[in-house]
Amino acid sequence: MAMQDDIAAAARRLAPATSVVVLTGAGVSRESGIPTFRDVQTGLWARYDPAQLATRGGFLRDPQLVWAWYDYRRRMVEAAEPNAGHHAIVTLARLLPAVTVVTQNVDGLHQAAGSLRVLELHGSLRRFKCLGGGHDGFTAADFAGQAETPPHCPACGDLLRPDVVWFGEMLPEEVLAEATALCGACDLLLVVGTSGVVYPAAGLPGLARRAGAYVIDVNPQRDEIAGDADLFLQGPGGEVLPALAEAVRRTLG
Ligand code: BV8
Repeated sequence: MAMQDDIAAAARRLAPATSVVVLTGAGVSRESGIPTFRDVQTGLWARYDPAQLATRGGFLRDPQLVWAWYDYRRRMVEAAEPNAGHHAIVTLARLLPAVTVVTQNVDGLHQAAGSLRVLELHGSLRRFKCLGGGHDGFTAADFAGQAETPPHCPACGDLLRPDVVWFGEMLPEEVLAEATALCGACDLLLVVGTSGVVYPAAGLPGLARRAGAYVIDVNPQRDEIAGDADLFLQGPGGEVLPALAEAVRRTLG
């Protein structure tokens, strides 16, 4: 099937959907200039393995290095703009009765684009908590006056860390429970830009499909998710999603 036929088929599925979940990974932010974990780390960070840096052990071994990596990424995402794919997801939420974004991303670009219902499975680069976990909800403004890195918790003096889920850490319980319930009850799951290798997020498409959802996968490459998808739309999110939103708008008349 040519891509436009696939887009039309996807739109015919989306238009009547009463509960849609959009599950996104780093690929949806690629066209905003944010490298995915899969991309070779560029420049300064080329010699480091993200899977080693994105761990509690990595932070404890070298707090300054891991803090610098997250600070570099936070500044990158704060300077980035949502792309046409993020905006198309907002359009779908305006066209359809219930659309929830469940994202693995920590860049805050869905919220920046205007998505109102966003579940962040892996936390956010823009939020901080203390190492002991007793105090959270901090932003960079809360430690702007501190020269030392990593800065210290304004409430207890413990080291601050990014409020992201590191490898080996549990996902936020309520967020995962809500995302799991939504995927188990939705009639359509739209998966965009994830390699589907990081669990438990990677288990959501299979769970949705077994519960009866129609699963659409958007990715330039055929990935692990494609095997769990009813329809695979091959291409970058920044091109496929706007075409899909337009096709849904036309289908709804
Ligand atoms: C957990 C936040 C319970 C941090 C992230 C051994 C010990 C401990 C745990 C494990 C273990 N073995 C396995 C595990 C489980 C582990 C896991 O799944 N590991 C994998 C590597 C096998 N999971 C965990 O540890 C999770 N916690 O299980 O706790 C537990 C506890 C103790 C012991 C056991 C179990 C926590 C996982 C969360 C980790 N944190 N992010 C940070 O960002 O620094 S994950 C991070 O990597 C991202 O959030 C993302 O989810 C993931 C993958 O990143 P990428 O590959 O870059 O992105 P993505 O997968 O989305 O792929 C990019 C895709 O985009 C590609 O398909 C590409 O084709 C596509 N693309 C490219 N361009 C475009 C595009 N698509 C669309 N448009 C384009 N233009």
